[in-house]
Amino acid sequence: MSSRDDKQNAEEGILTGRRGFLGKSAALGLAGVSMGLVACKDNGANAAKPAAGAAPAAKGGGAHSIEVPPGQLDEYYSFISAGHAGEARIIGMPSGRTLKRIPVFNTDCMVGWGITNESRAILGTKADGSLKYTTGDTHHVHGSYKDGTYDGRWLFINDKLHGRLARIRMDIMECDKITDIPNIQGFHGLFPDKRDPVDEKINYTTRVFCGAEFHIPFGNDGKDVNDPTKWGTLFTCVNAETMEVKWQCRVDGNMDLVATTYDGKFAASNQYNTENGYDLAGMMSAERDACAFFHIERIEKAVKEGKFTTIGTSKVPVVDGRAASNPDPKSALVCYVPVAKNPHGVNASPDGKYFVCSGKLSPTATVIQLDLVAKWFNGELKEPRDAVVAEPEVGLGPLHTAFDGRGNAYTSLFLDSQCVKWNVDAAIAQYKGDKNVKVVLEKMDVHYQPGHIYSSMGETKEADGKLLNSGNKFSKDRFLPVGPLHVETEQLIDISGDKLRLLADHTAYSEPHDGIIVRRDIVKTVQVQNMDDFPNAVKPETAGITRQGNKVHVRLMSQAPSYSMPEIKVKKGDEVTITLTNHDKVEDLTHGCAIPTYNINFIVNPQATKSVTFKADHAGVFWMYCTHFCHALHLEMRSRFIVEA
Ligand SMILES: [Cu+2]
Repeated sequence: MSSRDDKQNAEEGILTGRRGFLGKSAALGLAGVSMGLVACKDNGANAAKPAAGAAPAAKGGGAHSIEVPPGQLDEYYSFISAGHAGEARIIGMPSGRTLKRIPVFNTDCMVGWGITNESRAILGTKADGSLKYTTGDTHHVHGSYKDGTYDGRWLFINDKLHGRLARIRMDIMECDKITDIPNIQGFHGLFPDKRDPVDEKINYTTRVFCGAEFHIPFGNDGKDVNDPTKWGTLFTCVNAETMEVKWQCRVDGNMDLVATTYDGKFAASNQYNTENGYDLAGMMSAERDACAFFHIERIEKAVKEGKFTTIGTSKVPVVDGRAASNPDPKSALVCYVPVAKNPHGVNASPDGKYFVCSGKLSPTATVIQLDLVAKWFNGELKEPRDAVVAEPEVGLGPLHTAFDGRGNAYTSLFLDSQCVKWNVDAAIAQYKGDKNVKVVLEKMDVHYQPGHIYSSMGETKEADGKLLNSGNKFSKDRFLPVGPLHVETEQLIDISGDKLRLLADHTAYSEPHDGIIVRRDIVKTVQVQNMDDFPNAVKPETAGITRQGNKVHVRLMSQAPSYSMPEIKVKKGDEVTITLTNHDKVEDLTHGCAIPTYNINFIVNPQATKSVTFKADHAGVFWMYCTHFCHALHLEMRSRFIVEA
């Protein structure tokens, strides 16, 4: 096994002393987990040293640089989740520059997400008009596909907290739909399909698959709390176009991540707690858990034939995919391939042949060959476990795997705080008995405790093997301390050469999980929208104030540096709707609209329309002003909003 040693790391200016502290043989299981965490708190000699900069080019390392000179553009977009901040973010790669934060499940007073009527309709409101939720927990962002690669149309992102799937339009990088997934909790992994399971001609995303982690009583109405047989979790399919929930499939175990095949036949989710335990010991008792493969065509046929139930008030068809209910492979809806216990992560290789699941509590990655899974479903493979073609030892706490399109895999090692590069074909040869083959090619320290790892275009057939991002959960000494909460480290690694080369520590505000790195030519944005795409656009002929009883509609236009009305008069007690259309056509000429003491604050991009509705419940003169810098006379861009007593 050839791994990067301390000397090599030292030569490249990388702090490695922690390696000695952690040790290479940390015990597995809980002891290992806690040891990994203790290691993060190491305040020894290393903590006092300044963090290393970008490593100089190692012999055999790639030639990528994070330097994107002023005036030049990044090569890639990276779309990342933001954890319990509830949003999505866009980062330029390799520079690491933050380009945009996209509010999704959170509220955001910069753009007015959660304030405008349009965003509130997407977020959903309660009967009293307040937002249904103001919190969220995003983990995974994935793009829609066409011909096995990104088509630049949509991003999909999960809310683990409230069980919702959101869609982001990539032309304007704004969320346009949020769907509540019924009957589940802990919606974690998601993945769009890449081809239709039945009609091969449909070679683009039409469905999104969602795995749910937590077992809950079905119906979850306070009954059946003490009856474990009524508890379970569901795998969900959502229509990518309409965002309606198509069907759900009951499974054994807690679902974690999701992956889909390039031929569209299967979606898969790695599962821990196939024991259905309710405490930590119970969830770890079985020696193996599973990667569950869903036979999409069979599930949809079962739904069509009415072989489903529904739960509570939900009308979504639910099929039974549990192993005990599917004894015959030839009609089974789900195939459970045993993998090392408590796995985390399932990733598809860009050649379309393999899925890789990692052990988490085992130092191994499990390689599953997809055509063998298909054979099992055809009754031609004895045991699901026979679909496993390799199980290399890669290191401690393996989680997620990325690919370079050259046959190599890169797995994040949470406990070892490393990224390990290994060769898939070599691992398969070793599994077959070849004792001389070199499987693990290199290990690089990352700082510290990596979670997700993802490569440029690595989840498409166009994996280009250039950049790899290691999303690290602890940053400790890598940045200036800013109080008890550290920023996260996103370490960018050049994988284009024979040797791994650490390019940069990028900061990330808490707390990104997963992301994708997309070639910039794939993303085609709209810079100035079309006014006619907004049915409520205010034009000169419709501008002004109208009143119906106590409902007042203010139809307003903006053009730098003024609003179309210098004065807006309403009466105390009125329900006021302000619809604002930005008539400026100049790219980047966005206007804001804020009203003191009324909690109104939103922006309107060129040619776009946004509206707000609120009760004028207190009298006075309130200077409505433009918040988004627009003009030399930006400060003068304001109107008097007068509420008469
Ligand atoms: Cu303005």
